[in-house]
Amino acid sequence: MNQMDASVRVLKSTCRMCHGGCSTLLHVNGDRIVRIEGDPDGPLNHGRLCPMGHDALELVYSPARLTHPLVRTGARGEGKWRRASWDEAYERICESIRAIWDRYGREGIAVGTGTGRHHMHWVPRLANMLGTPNSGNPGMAQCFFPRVNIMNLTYGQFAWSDYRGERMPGVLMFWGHNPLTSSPDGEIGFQVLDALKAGPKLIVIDPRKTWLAKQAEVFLQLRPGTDDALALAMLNAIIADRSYDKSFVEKWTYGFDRLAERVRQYTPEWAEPITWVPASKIRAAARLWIDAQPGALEWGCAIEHTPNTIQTVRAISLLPALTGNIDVPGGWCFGMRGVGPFPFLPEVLPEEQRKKRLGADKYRVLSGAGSRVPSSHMPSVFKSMRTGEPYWTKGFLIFGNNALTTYADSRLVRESLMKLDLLVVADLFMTPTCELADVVLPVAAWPELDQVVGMPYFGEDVILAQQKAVQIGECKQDEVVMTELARRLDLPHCEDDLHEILDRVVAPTGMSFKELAAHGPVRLPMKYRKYEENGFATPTGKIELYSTRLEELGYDPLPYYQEPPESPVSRPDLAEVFPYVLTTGARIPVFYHSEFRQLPKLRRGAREPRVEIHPQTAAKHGIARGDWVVISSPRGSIRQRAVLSADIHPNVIHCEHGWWFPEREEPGHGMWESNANMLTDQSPPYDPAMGTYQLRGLLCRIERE
Ligand SMILES: Nc1nc2c(c(=O)[nH]1)N[C@H]1C(S)=C(S)[C@@H](COP(=O)(O)OP(=O)(O)OC[C@H]3O[C@@H](n4cnc5c(=O)[nH]c(N)nc54)[C@H](O)[C@@H]3O)O[C@H]1N2
Ligand SMILES: Nc1nc2c(c(=O)[nH]1)N[C@H]1C(S)=C(S)[C@@H](COP(=O)(O)OP(=O)(O)OC[C@H]3O[C@@H](n4cnc5c(=O)[nH]c(N)nc54)[C@H](O)[C@@H]3O)O[C@H]1N2
Ligand code: SF4
Ligand SMILES: [Mo]
Repeated sequence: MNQMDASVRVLKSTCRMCHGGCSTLLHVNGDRIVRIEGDPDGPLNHGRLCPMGHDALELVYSPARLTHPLVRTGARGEGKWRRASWDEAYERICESIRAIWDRYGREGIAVGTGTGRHHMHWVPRLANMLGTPNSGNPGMAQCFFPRVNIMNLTYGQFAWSDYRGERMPGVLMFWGHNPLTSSPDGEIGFQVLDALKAGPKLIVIDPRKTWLAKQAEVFLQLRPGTDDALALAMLNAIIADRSYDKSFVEKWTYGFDRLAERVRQYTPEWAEPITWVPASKIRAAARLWIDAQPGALEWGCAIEHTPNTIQTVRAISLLPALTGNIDVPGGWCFGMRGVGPFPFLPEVLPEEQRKKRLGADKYRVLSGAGSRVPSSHMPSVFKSMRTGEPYWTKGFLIFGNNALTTYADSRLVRESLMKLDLLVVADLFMTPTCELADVVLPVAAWPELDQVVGMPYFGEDVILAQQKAVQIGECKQDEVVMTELARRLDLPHCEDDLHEILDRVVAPTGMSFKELAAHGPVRLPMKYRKYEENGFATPTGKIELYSTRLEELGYDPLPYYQEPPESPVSRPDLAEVFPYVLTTGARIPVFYHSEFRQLPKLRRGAREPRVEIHPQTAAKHGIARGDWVVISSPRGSIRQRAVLSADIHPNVIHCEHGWWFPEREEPGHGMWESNANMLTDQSPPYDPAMGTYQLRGLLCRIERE
């Protein structure tokens, strides 16, 4: 299609095939998008798109899209449906909700979603409006929010690496994070790529030798699940050789002496047998981190997939504080917070309901006073579906989560969902989770809806709009569905309109939503060293190396090491049968969790699920490249195809996550066959503050099929 064609309109929008942030141009001819391209004026991507962004048009026009509501006719999970009008679907849902309210109370309904998509904030808002304390997603305790909450407690705010360019980072430390592939939470992949051009030193901490690890000055190939030990040993090395910034530490941090006392025991030599990383390399990393400042810490969700999440995140978060390069060009910075507050409506949830939030009494950094966005403890929500303890959850409204593939222990998730009186799933496609629903609702994909996104999350330096370019079938954007349900149920604030809320959120830009959408992204000028005016937003006004807030919440104010509950060290008995350490879900460029396997171009990039094995390890089991391999854990077995790679530690096995086969006709679409969460576990022990379960660093064995 000719770009100059007069009948083609070009709308500015923002890609959200992932968490989002890449500016795009949508070329629209009549009622059809004919082309999607990166916007050269996009402040984060400068015209570039990743493979998923490039394939957005295939998503919009996929013949597999749900285009009208469906109501179940057969038994739950049988796959029998009939088409329904929106009116009938809404009425059916509202009737069931009212019946559950009458019998089980408002807490009988829970609301769920997945990772940070356009409607992320609207889910806890809807829960508050419904009078239920329970909402959450598979990432809340396992992804990003441990970092957000710990940063709030320790620094008073979330910090981001500064790539604006006044000065580029001298050292980049990638900790359990591979942003060139995953690009999460602030569209950082392209920015990292640009930062590399300035030639920073690199430190990479990963059990797999990624492309970044191959470029790194120091690569620490650790045992999955032992990041806490490694971070404590780096703190020990920095403090022991007195290489930290003494004047900054004295003026701007709280509790240094007690931290020094705590980490004295955690020497690099102590950490070596635990982490599998030589002490000399730990010291080299600590030395480089100090010497090559300003430093950018890029940390990912791998550090949040163990039951010692909070103390792991805490220990790592303290490394930048010791350098003094906080809120300086090329360092770890606080955002400019350019959007107005979102109306989560916690005030409409009665206090007696709030107290019933599942997990709030125990996991106070996830659900209670220590949390920026309080969430329920999802394993406890599933348990309440199965057992009625401490009360029944009978209705579950899911807006964008293929729960059967992304929560740990898929079998247990299915067992829980099968007990519900009402399961509603709003999605783009008929997923295995939709198949268990009573009502399935078709939703709009990102080029079909209006929204605002402030990037990076909780920093909001760049304010971007998405705007609706086309209508597909009868699809509606999630926020519109939620608003209509609220109106029919006569919930508080049900008259609030999507566009009024968007206008309020973007008000600090001086524009209305419509004006912002037409104008394109706004990037706020950066002000550095903001803390020099008002200190840090913590009780002591300083960076709390010793956390008074954690102490107040009843947790250890100083970081410590804890061996994962399932590991060769804590369970040598199990390790005799399951000798390898399993890690799951390192991101691949073509899929987003369980998404996009029905899109032909992306699927060509990964036709089948793959397990990564070191060649020596494979040889021991007679496994050759391309063989089907059975991977087993104490929970179950799955099959994936072998990729042999000398880049993975010989004692570590890596499985892709999110696998199902949309092309298969049978119910479940093969989701029991290769889905990594058949191997994981959502039973206790959990992180005492965050309720996190173990997704990485578990035990497994392999054999040729
Ligand atoms: N294409 C694509 N992009 C995505 C996603 C997707 O599904 N697909 N998902 C999005 C979401 S929700 C998230 S949270 C982010 C996650 O993205 P990242 O934070 O980058 O996390 P991962 O890619 O899961 O893992 C990063 C690295 O951690 C390593 N690793 C595995 N176990 C451990 C461990 O125990 N310790 C350490 N130190 N490293 C370990 C892996 O080998 C991998 O190289 O990606 C987002 N972006
Ligand atoms: N084993 C293992 N499990 C993991 C991880 C891992 O590394 N290993 N990573 C975990 C992490 S970090 C996260 S964040 C979670 C992510 O988990 P989720 O974000 O829940 O990902 P999915 O399960 O793929 O569910 C996404 C569903 O939402 C639908 N969808 C996409 N966009 C929209 C939309 O705008 N509206 C609606 N209503 N639906 C939409 C998709 O079609 C898809 O079916 O997974 C976690 N699970
Ligand atoms: S990185 Fe995310 S926002 Fe950017 S093009 Fe890829 S999917 Fe879209
Ligand atoms: Mo995530």
